[in-house]
Amino acid sequence: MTTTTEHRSGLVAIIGAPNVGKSTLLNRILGQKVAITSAKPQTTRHRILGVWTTPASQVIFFDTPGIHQSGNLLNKVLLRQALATLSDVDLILFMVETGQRREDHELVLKVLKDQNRPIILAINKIDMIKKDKLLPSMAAYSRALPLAAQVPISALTGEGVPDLLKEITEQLPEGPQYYPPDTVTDQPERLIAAEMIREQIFNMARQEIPYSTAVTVEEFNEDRDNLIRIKAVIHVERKSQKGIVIGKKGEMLKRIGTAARKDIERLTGTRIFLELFVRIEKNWSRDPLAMRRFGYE
Ligand SMILES: Nc1nc2c(ncn2[C@@H]2O[C@H](COP(=O)(O)OP(=O)(O)OP(=O)(O)O)[C@@H](O)[C@H]2O)c(=O)[nH]1
Ligand SMILES: [Mg+2]
Repeated sequence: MTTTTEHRSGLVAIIGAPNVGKSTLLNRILGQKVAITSAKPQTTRHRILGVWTTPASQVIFFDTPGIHQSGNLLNKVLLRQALATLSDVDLILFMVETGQRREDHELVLKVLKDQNRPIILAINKIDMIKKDKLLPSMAAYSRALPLAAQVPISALTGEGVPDLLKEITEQLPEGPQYYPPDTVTDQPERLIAAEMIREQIFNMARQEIPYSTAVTVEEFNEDRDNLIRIKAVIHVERKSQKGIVIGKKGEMLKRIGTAARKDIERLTGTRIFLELFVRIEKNWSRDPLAMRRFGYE
């Protein structure tokens, strides 16, 4: 499979403002959840690799944290991560969502201006608007950036995604299959498990809680009887937040655990015994050392 001269492959960064649907798209392309998503901005905190293989091509995608300006240390680290990813790739997939104000993407546009690699624009969430509304913004983006292609898509329904994959493949150089064809991601299961717990906190907790939360998996052991025992810690920044995450009579923590357990069972195909603990790690999101411990480099 790796021998034909026609075989194309390369690295693609999915770049865009927060909440435009980057992680949803990656999951849609891969046909499984490797990146968590939520209705709240700044969900993704890691660069996440996803591998999409066909007989004629292999595309290695990097999902990145949404690009936006912020004084907050955690957000600065996330921005640095998104930008660092750019320097390694063959192609940039710039993602916007329909109806979003141009100013929301100004920072991304500025970053992409100096990139001398092909850029494909994916205009996401077309399930939310009438198609004829797209044309003016497509023209505006063409004026702002040299684009190899523009593809309207819905990461949610999958509409337009095959066209997008075709455009991406055509822009990639000839190259080998870098990963075995059944590879989907480089994320270890225990890390995805931690992310799935974090996703449920994004889904269930109010306003600032998700942003003050980090999750680590302390134990991940497969028993003989096809059961994985997971011990995970939810780190919060203040005592009041601990109370909220635990909830009345532990009810919130239980809901988070139940939902996350189901997701992790789907991921691993194994029964899961999940134990959750909540720990206070004072102001971790302002502490470079604590952040590193939680995997945010
Ligand atoms: N209607 C609609 N909603 C979408 C679509 N794609 C994503 N969403 C929703 O948009 C929200 C954000 O999606 P994410 O995939 O988490 O966005 P992201 O760009 O990865 O966000 P960050 O990681 O925070 O930068 C979620 O609620 C998704 O369900 C789409 O095509 N149509
Ligand atoms: Mg994301």
